[in-house]
Amino acid sequence: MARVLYDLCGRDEALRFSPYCWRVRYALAHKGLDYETQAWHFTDKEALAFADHDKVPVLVDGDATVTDSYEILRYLDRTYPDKPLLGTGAAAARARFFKHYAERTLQSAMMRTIVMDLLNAIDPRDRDYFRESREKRFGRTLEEFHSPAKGLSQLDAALEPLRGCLKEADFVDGDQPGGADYLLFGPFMWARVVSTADLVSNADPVHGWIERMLDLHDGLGRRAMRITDIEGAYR
Ligand SMILES: N[C@@H](CCC(=O)N[C@@H](CS)C(=O)NCC(=O)O)C(=O)O
Repeated sequence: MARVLYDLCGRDEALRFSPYCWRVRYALAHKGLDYETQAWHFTDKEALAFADHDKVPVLVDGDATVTDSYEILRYLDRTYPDKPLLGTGAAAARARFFKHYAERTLQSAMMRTIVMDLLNAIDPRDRDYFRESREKRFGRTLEEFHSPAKGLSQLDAALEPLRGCLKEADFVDGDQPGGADYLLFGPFMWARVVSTADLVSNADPVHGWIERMLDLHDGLGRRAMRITDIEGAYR
């Protein structure tokens, strides 16, 4: 049976921006595993009922159905041990730090900057749901939450540990990219696909890392459709 990744899509089916799904796409490419994607919309909860889950990514691999991006990376390491992503034991436990750093620090800083671009990139059928659920989460309207200046300075401070790592090696995982790089790069793909905001200056060591990440796996990230590729979609 083919391997299938349920992947969030936007106003065009080919516009794929979920930071969690991007982690998994890089992880699958790292392992050299083929897969198809199944485009999914925020409001299409029924399509995930088989997995007893309401979010993507969901990976169906033969008889196995795996939910949650971090659990999918762990599953891939258990099932396909060549080219480890997270490692085992203490290494896998430490890698969890990168998951939380990506989600709680990098992603939330970026969200302040790109939230209105994100709304624009989302399929019109999902926009009311996105607005309602996120306004509830943020405790304010999207317009009130949107604050690029605040988001960019928050992100600049949050990138310090990443800059430190990149002084030592080309990738967070060393000379070659690994699970930590993919966990951290998901949010950068998210922002790149929906927005043209310059999150990082060219002089920043993080910029060089982003460029290397975009080139990996035959330009997986660089080839991805962006909102600017859709005629008339970007203000
Ligand atoms: N912890 C989950 C989070 C996944 C997640 O939040 N995915 C978003 C797409 S970026 C989603 O499906 N959201 C559905 C919703 O908001 O209802 C993971 O790592 O996979």
